[in-house]
Amino acid sequence: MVSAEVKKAFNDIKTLRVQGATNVAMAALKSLESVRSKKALVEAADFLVKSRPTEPMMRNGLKYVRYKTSAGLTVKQAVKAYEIMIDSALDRIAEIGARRIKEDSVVMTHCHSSAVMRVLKKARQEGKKFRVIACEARPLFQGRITAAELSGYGIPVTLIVDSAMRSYVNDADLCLVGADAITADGHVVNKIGTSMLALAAHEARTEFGVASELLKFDPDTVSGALEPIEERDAKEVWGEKHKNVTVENPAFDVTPPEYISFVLTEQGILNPYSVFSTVEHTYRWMI
Ligand code: RI2
Repeated sequence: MVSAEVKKAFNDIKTLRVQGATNVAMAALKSLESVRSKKALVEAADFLVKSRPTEPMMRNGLKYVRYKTSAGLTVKQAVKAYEIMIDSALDRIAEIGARRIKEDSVVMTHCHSSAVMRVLKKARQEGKKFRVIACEARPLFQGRITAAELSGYGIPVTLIVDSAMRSYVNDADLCLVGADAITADGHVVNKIGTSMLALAAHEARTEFGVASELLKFDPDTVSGALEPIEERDAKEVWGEKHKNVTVENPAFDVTPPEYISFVLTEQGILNPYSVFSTVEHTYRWMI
């Protein structure tokens, strides 16, 4: 029997009241502070993992808390340590990433990523002038969250429908997206439509970067596991049912490394193939 706090975090994550890989990981971990025994911790972790399948940052966080508590830390201390790790990674990503935003340039993004938001906010705070093209990210329109947040930072935004990606990618100097997972062979899993944007950027010779904490690396992919792709409720796409019509609604897609110009991480700008070895050096406990 898991605690009410753990159940609430599970539901908030499953229904996307909490969205974005980083927020999902932290909401799951925070709820662990309610557990009172080692057995309850294991049960809560096993339960939370099922809230969203494509979230290695949450899985890594749960593993980290279990590992640190066995080494003598309290759950609260271990959760705090993971939170600090994420926050300092995001600070570093923002600092490095802001240098890649050129004056008077156009940045294109897809969905809503806190890592991308931190980079763009930092560049704006440094006084750079640029504008953003944001894809709306059907079916749940997280692109609107991106547009509203950027407008609050004083950054002009053009919101477009996802199918206008190819028409607009030529106007962009840089595409910058977030990640939900990075695999051992350098593939990036992110919101459905990301790989289409990467393909369009490749054809248009537009630089395509991924802003991601290394904590999103999926260690299971080292031993051959394929990253699971979450299939969401068909009702998010179309509330009606029709004979002979099947609605499919995968939340994520996979972008191959050859379409990725760089991965912007807390350890600097990496090529996608070197993410695994950098994780091995940075977060030994993860592998
Ligand atoms: P941060 C989101 O997934 C998007 O795919 C976004 O790019 C990614 O998480 C990373 O977000 P969803 O929760 O961790 O909207 O950078 O399905 O915030």
